Amino acid sequence: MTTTFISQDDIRRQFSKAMSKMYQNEVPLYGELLDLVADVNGQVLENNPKIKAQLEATHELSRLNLERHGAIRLGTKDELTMMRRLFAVMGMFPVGYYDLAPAGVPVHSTAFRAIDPKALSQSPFRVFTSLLRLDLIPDKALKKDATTALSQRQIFTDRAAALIEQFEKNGGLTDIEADEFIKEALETFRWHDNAPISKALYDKLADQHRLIADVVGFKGPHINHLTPRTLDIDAVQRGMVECSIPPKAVIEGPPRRNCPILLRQTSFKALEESVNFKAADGKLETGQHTARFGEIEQRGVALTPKGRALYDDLLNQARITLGGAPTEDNADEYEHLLQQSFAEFPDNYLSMHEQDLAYFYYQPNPKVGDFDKNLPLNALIERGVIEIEPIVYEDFLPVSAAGIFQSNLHGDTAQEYATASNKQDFEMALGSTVFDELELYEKASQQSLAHCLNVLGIAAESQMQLV
Ligand code: OOG
Ligand code: NI
Repeated sequence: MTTTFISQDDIRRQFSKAMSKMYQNEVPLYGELLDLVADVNGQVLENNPKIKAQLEATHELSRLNLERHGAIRLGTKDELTMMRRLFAVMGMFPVGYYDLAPAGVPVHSTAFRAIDPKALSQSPFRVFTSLLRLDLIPDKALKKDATTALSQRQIFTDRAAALIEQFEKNGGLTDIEADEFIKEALETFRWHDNAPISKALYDKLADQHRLIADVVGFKGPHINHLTPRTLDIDAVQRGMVECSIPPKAVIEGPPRRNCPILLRQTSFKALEESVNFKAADGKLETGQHTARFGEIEQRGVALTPKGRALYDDLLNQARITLGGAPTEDNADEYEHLLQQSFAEFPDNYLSMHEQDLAYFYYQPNPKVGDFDKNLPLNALIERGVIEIEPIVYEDFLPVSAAGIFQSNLHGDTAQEYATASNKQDFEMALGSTVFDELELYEKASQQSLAHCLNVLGIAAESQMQLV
């Protein structure tokens, strides 16, 4: 008898739905944000048939309302290794390495996500996953207390661990097993308002960095935000003010453009929530914690290494002129500087393609008649023989991520950690290497080009060197 396994894309889609439902119950304001985003997306699609057609062509329209990412913060390498195994059940793999220490956040991170374009269109759910760097705590005694507290917690249920092992052994889960897996895995991401440590220890950890308290002070890595994708982030930012959802001061990432690039993000400020700490006499002691919020993202085209270097440079220029990271007080000035510096980044897809700044899918124009097969690729595109569609950026941006972290750690000013980035340590803790996101975009683009040339009857070799 052969067993039928459910597809990993289905497990991921169902898990992402269950997570969103749980988080809407835990943080009702996130539900209000979802409604606002759905309204804005509906209006954009109604008013811009071109955007709608483009989303249809790249199979993104059907995933638009499913689309979201979340974030968690882990305390130990064992937690990270096990989390990698848990996400693998849902077809999510570690992509990219983000070092946030230079931006004053004592973590390094990766994003778990699907990597195959087909799987992404089934469910693009991603989880930005950070590992706390206790090595950056200078106070030795405090570091020891933190390590002890972390060694005493078990963030996965026994049944989740057993189902992960079963998946690894059998190569899949049945429908019934997958339902159980989703329920058990969800437990890891749940909010706990009973903290396993004393308020005194929590306060000491928070004095070092509020993020350390957010990880060490809790029973598990509560999901700290979920993020739907919007087609007009500026409209949602304005809408939040109208709906009394308090937004952070600036939208992270590039400025508003006709052809969006990479990722723009903003969030509403984290809620202040009551937590019961464990007092020495066994009684409970009440305190407050801010960690959980809602975020919105607008995604654009993925950039090549050349495009990314230009992006980093222009962002840096705006920040240098401003005199550092933006704050509530200089948000308007920052937006203006950003617009100014990004004027240098071409704002149409043809130029971006010609200058090798961004990645695209290639599609033969079905209506095309005779054409000269010896023309170079860019000429074929200009003449409409080949159509290009932007490949959406599926990853994250370290400067933006740091801005999201900071704005939700109320009152913490950025402190500098002077350390070299440590990808190798991170991969050791993860128990595997991370995928290189640029290689994934490059591959998707080359495969699509090869297929397109094939359909048009053009010898691939004659074009490949021209790309
Ligand atoms: C993660 C912040 C980063 C993003 O979208 O860039 C992030 C966190 O707060 O744990 O989610
Ligand atoms: Ni996020």
